[in-house]
Amino acid sequence: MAYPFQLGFQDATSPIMEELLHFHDHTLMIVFLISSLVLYIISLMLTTKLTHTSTMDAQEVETIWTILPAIILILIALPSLRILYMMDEINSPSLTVKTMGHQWYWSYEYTDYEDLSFDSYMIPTQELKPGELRLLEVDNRVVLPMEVTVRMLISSEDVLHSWAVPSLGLKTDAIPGRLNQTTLMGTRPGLYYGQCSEICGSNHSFMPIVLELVPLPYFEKWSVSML
Ligand SMILES: [Cu+2]
Repeated sequence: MAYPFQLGFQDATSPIMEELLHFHDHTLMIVFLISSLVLYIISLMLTTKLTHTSTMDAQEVETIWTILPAIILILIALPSLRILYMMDEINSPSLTVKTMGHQWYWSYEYTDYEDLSFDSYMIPTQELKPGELRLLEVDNRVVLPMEVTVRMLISSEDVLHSWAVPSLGLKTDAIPGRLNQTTLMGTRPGLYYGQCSEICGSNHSFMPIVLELVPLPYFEKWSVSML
């Protein structure tokens, strides 16, 4: 999860989020280079006496400063498209979990099991135990196996919600009457926090998401205990 006054992203927990972080750094580097060049040129223009005030055209330099930005745009667009298609890919998932947004809680259904479903409500501040996180803890966590491809199906019972977990690079709208699909693959065990990311009503801030990624044998034990 994020720590107080954090700048930048949370650590990646899935290969996709790692790709996204690399892409962010790559794009930011280009932005820094352009900004430094522009600042340098501005400072030159302010401090030096301009010459060549009668120049009417300069074909060579105009060709360069048209083609160069085009190349830079391609250098941003191609890796961006690559990740976009990777995020869209469904790599034969081993488990499917359906989540429904409600005003104002999430419910989860493990559709590979006969009867494994539960609601996930936020724990109110006055009921928190020491060390628990305000507005982020839930009564029933989503337990998922790590290093297993999981398909998440996301929809809503009432209004628009959005199921988001930043460290997995996930944010999928929960739309009534429509079933959205996304895949996730956790690379390390732990607790991963997210929040509803669509203004959905008065208790929008109070429907967090908690994923508990565990090794596969632990997940199997948990799923048996839930049946
Ligand atoms: Cu919501």
